[in-house]
Amino acid sequence: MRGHVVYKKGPHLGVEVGERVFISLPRKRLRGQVYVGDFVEVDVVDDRHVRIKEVYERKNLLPKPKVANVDLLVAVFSLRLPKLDNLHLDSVLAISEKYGVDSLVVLNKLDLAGEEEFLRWRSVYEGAGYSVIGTSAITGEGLERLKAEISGKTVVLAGPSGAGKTSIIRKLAPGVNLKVGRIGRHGRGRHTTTDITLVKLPEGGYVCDTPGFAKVEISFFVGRDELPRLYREFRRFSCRFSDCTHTHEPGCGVLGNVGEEPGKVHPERYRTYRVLLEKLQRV
Ligand SMILES: Nc1nc2c(ncn2[C@@H]2O[C@H](COP(=O)(O)OP(=O)(O)OP(=O)(O)O)[C@@H](O)[C@H]2O)c(=O)[nH]1
Ligand SMILES: [Mg+2]
Ligand SMILES: [Zn+2]
Repeated sequence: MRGHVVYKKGPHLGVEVGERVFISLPRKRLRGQVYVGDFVEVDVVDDRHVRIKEVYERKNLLPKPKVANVDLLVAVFSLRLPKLDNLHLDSVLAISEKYGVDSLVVLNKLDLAGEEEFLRWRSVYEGAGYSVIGTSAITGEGLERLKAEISGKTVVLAGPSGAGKTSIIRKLAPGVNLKVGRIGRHGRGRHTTTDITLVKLPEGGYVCDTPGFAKVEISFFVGRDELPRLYREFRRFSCRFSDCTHTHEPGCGVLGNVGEEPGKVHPERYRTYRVLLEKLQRV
């Protein structure tokens, strides 16, 4: 029978078969090779247990959280509290590009920010080729549009701690038991858990909450030579050299097109590119 891995809790995996979720321990031969999001072939052992026999080919595998077959990564960042850190956002988007996962930008806490602030960031990311949705988990603004974008898909929500990921999921899947955190907590030990759950959406599809981090260490996931092609909008331009780093090379189409006008590379995006490139240079 075909199943879908919908959670990982300690050494156990939860496999949805039809309408039911069974507990499974993967076969020795597959241990460590089955991830949440995987489609698997199983034998039903008893009332509560299945045995995974085989893992079907996956279309992608995000490294953190380790989730397979992701249709969409939703980068959830708040405009305020915490203030939007676009370097962090651009790291998340670049990692998503690298792993072949489409992504969408959610700017949350609209209720705390001015309209111009939202419109300014929206134009930066729409200009780069991303869909942008402004939301408020408090007033509910934008959540219908977000729902429409994610229904039927397997979606991972990622973004900094306190941005509102869990609050948004609670609104999208009411009745599901999730922990909403407090801003400003700290301590490295908090997020060491690797437990992962795909929450079923009422409209179909699954959403995965992840604990936020202050920043992602992009160097764990992306090599220096890869970064130039992970900025979507850079692909619109051509450069004289195929291995152009878009920093100093003659005939560089990116460098020649940095500007705030539509169709150009927004100066803020170019700035974060340089910061990330510099970071990757040092590793
Ligand atoms: N004003 C306002 N507050 C919000 C909004 N969304 C979430 N919050 C609050 O922000 C705080 C953090 O929300 P969470 O949903 O726990 O944030 P998170 O992204 O899940 O954070 P981590 O789990 O730490 O990664 C909570 O106090 C929420 O009530 C919003 O749209 N507007
Ligand atoms: Mg949370
Ligand atoms: Zn170039």
